[in-house]
Amino acid sequence: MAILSVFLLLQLAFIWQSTAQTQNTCTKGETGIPGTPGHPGYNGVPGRDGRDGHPGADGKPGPKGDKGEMGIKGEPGLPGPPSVSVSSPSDAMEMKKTQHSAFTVRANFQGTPPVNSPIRFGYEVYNPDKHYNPYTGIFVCRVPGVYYFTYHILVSGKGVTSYLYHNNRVIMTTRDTYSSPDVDTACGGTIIHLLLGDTVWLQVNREEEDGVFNGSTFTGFLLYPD
Ligand SMILES: [Ca+2]
Repeated sequence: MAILSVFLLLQLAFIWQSTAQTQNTCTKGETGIPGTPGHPGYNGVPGRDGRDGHPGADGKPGPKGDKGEMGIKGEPGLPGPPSVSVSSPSDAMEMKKTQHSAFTVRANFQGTPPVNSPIRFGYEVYNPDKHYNPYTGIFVCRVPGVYYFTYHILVSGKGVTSYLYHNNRVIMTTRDTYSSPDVDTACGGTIIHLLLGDTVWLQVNREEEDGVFNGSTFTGFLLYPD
């Protein structure tokens, strides 16, 4: 058996050597003709979703919507704070001194007042509290409460449209068409609640409606404090 195995190994070695000699004797062939282009491939499968983009810029405001329906009636509010107690006659005197406000001023300008700014009534008929400022034409509330304002405008030369302002908001408009040659009168008056620092003034906004004449008056006073 051992002799047969050795014989087979020698035969395999001979075959391997013969093959190696055959490969060593091969020569390089000529370059082949280029092949024809292949057919287009099939479409690939769809790719995955991309990442989220950056947020876009704010758009323009849309048109004003329709007026909504009236809401339901709200719940009653909470009780207010207790009123200030007056414990002594001196307290009552002190309150009386601090909680009052009244003025009457009269126009003393030449010609007509500037438009689009408070009319400055420069002559103080009664203005001890100085809550009305004759240099600015503006009343500033120092005692919150309910007030009454009234005005009597002498109209001369042309008509008048005057506006009573409360914190930059018109709360009353008075108009009078001038009848030559007399002096006409335009009047107005209102009750209004003011908070601390609220402002009130009279104003004319158009040159052709600025017939406010010297002698016109503006009055305001506190009816009762908060
Ligand atoms: Ca008139």
